[in-house]
Amino acid sequence: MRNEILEYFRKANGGYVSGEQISKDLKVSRTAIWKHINVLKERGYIFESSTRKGYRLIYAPDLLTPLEIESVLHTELLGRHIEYYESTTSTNEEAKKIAMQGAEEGTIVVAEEQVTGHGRLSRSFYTPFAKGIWFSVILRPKFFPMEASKCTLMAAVGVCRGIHRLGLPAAGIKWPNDILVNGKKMVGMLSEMSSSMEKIDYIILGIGINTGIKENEFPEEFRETATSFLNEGINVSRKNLLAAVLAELEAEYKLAQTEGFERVLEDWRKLSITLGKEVRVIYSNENYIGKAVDIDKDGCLLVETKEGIQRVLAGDVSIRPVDAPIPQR
Ligand code: BT5
Repeated sequence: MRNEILEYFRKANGGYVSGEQISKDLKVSRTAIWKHINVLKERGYIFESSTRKGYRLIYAPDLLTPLEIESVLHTELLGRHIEYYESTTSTNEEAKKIAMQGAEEGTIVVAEEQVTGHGRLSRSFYTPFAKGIWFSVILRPKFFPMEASKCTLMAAVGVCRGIHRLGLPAAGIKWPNDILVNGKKMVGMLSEMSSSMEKIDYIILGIGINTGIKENEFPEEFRETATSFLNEGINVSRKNLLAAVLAELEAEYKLAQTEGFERVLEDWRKLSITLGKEVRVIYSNENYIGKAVDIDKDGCLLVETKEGIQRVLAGDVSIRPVDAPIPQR
């Protein structure tokens, strides 16, 4: 309902909109409209009101409503359908629900805040109101299911390039798909898939980009290791950032579909901050140090150790700098 109300103000382009007209069109009471406008004010919108003329929108905050996103979006596929929530459990969960009901490829689910945003292995992901871009993209690629893990690398390339465009050329990809700026995590991604043996039904690319979180607002457990645009000195426009990320992601996706993943992997290598570094690989009972030398055609990380080259699959593997503390399990 609030989106529909906002649409009136957008169309009026700074002019007055009569509350009575909105209430007639939307078939709700004027009190209900007034309450919605009050909530919008709490969310940072500024209105001027006149008893005779109605309301005039003077300032719209940087929210990710479909109208705000559409006003800056230049993609053909990604984001052409938008599901928007002020608050939800997790955009990945919402995306899965609508993907199962047949949502079109390219649909995105965006939330200002997630109550139970999550990462891999059910770890939680911190997603406070309007201080990041928390969204999920639904893809229905024609690739074989075994290719799906490379979509995660593709997403990392798109997001990293989008971040570069908005003024942070120092952003780089830590294998497989975290994005770090000056050694600290700014983006986390969680890909999920539903498929049969031979066909992908859908892939959900869940992406969380920190924009306006101040250093002291991050939970203590990862305050030292996380960052945001604001922390890096940039007051970024969230809708412009989302539009740039979707444009870059769409370009990589087209490339993957027309030419296969080779070029995407090449792009990933260029943006990687893992390759060439000493890393510690941790999974189940294994824990070893080696040098990350490359990724192979399947997107697996190749780590050179005394015993030879180890091929590391994404999943429940943790890659850290050798001097980082070893997590207790
Ligand atoms: C990830 O997991 O980094 C994937 C995060 C995906 C989040 C998006 S938001 C939209 C969509 N909806 C969802 O519910 N999820 C996706 P992982 O690699 O497991 O890292 C999780 C770890 O990152 C946590 O255990 C913390 O240490 C750290 N962390 C949590 N929140 C963070 C944040 N906002 N910024 C940086 N680090 C964070």
